[in-house]
Amino acid sequence: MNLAITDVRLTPILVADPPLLNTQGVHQPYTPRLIVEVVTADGVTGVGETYGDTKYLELARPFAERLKGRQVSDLNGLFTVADQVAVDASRVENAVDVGGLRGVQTADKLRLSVVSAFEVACLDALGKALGLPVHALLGGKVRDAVEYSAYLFYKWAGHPKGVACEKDDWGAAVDPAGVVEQARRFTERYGFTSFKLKGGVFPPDEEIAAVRALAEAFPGHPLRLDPNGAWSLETSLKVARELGDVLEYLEDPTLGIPAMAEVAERTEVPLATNMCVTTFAEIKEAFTKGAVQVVLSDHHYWGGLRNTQQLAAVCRTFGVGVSMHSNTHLGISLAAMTHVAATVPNLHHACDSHYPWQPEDVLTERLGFEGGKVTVSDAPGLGVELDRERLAVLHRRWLEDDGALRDRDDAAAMRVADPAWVTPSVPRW
Ligand code: GKR
Ligand code: MG
Repeated sequence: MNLAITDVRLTPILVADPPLLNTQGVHQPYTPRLIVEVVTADGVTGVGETYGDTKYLELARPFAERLKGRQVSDLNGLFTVADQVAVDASRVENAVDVGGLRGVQTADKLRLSVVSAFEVACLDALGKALGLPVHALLGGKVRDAVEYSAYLFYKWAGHPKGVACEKDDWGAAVDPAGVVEQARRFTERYGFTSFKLKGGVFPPDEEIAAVRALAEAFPGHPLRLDPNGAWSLETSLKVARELGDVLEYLEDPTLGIPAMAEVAERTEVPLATNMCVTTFAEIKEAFTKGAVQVVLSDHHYWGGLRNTQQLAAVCRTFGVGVSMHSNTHLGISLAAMTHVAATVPNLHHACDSHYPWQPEDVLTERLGFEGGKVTVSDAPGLGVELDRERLAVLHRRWLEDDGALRDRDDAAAMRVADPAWVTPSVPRW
């Protein structure tokens, strides 16, 4: 068996995305993703997926060049390779991450998001070569299916008039009744039993009313609200007080470890984050101060599946919960999330996934949710197959774009509907 990497293919694509609202603005009609393929000397191909914005592509290209000749089994070596790839200083100086969601961008954060796609692709290729599923390469699954929560968004019926986009059949959700209706559809279509609402869009009282409406419509079901740090300390405490009896956790009510720690100290509601703990370096302060009770990994920006397992081990050590959040992604990433989630013993909260919002994929067969769960594949590798025709179509869309959509910018997308829109300063309320 020859596990040497002989070729690496990078395919940037634009994927249809509905007009989902968040505190920064609205999702663009198409979102950039990067599909990575590594090919071994034996002709085995492994696939991975990550953010596709220019700053990631710029790193992925020299990274890919350096991989040729290395073994797909050399997963630790990927981090050595990453360190050799220079990051353009302009990409990290005062730069905020995709949607501004994980603080100031650093060279390491950028590199790790790139590494993650190569790690997943190498694991996929290695698994296929050995005839083993990715979860087996990660030590073996401890569950046969992984639970996901419905990821509810305030949403317009369509993108602004005149904007080229794909149609979706979800309708609008801009008030409590719309949110409950969206949740019903999620349960009917996918069987989800827990719900996360993306908040920070409307004044907090309206979002409190939406969560109350969900609690009434789905009594006893786990509920989360995530305003992406849009609230002040006082607002966060007020929301925690008013929704304390129905929330499984409150996700990133406010920004920064000190402020999160103060909220945590003054409420009984557990706090979760995918914003103030996004690197190993941030764990010590956050855990020492008791700022978060659940860390939500995003395997892309934590640097892959094995780093996610390490994060889970640290959380277990400190009695902090662990689960996963998501950003716009396709089936390769859902498969990767499912494999790693299957191996984490202390995963006690349903992960969230944007996947149901993506009408398009690059796989021959979409992954399905049954009873809100994704079955863990025992097929070799990730257990997914690339649809080259679809990949080519989505790549062509990227090639034909004039550059406007190649870097996700939710505030710019919002300005199409509201030219006066500026990224709200935080705290917004
Ligand atoms: O897609 O609008 C969005 C989300 O807000 C996403 O960008 C976040 O990364 O879902 C994420 C979160 O939990 O904060
Ligand atoms: Mg979040």
